[in-house]
Amino acid sequence: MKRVITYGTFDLLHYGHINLLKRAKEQGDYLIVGLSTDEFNKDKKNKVCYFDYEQRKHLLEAIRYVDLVIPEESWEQKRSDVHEFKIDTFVIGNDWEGHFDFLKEEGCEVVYLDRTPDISTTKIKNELEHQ
Ligand code: C2G
Repeated sequence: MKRVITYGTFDLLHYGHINLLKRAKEQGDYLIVGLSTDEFNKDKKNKVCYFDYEQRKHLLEAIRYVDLVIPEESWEQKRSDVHEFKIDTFVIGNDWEGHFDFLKEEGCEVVYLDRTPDISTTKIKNELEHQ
């Protein structure tokens, strides 16, 4: 069984996220999502989410492509996650191109997928504010 992992905040879940998760699952048989915690978002990613961690986790767990959701609490956990969860492939959007190539040293394939154009959580927030 080929095991895949990806990470993200996934706030205000939208079709760009779904496109990513669908393609990530297509890389293997089992998809784990490292979901950024509220603390990690606030302290390290400078993001304030509309939905809190439990609400975002609930949404992700309802997606057919997602097999397991784990907390993402630090930038550094990826190396240990890859070993702990016996990951074959790491997947993320190409806005992160090159940032996680170090995972290849852990024997993990690294795949950057094209982002879905013209949709983002920030865009949704901005357009709602200016309605
Ligand atoms: N994404 C996408 N297309 C979009 C928007 C997002 O493919 N239009 C992808 C991103 O590239 C990412 C995933 O959906 O792979 C989740 O997006 P975010 O929640 O914005 O993820 P991010 O904040 O970049 O977190 O350690 C890695 C970070 O936690 C990634």
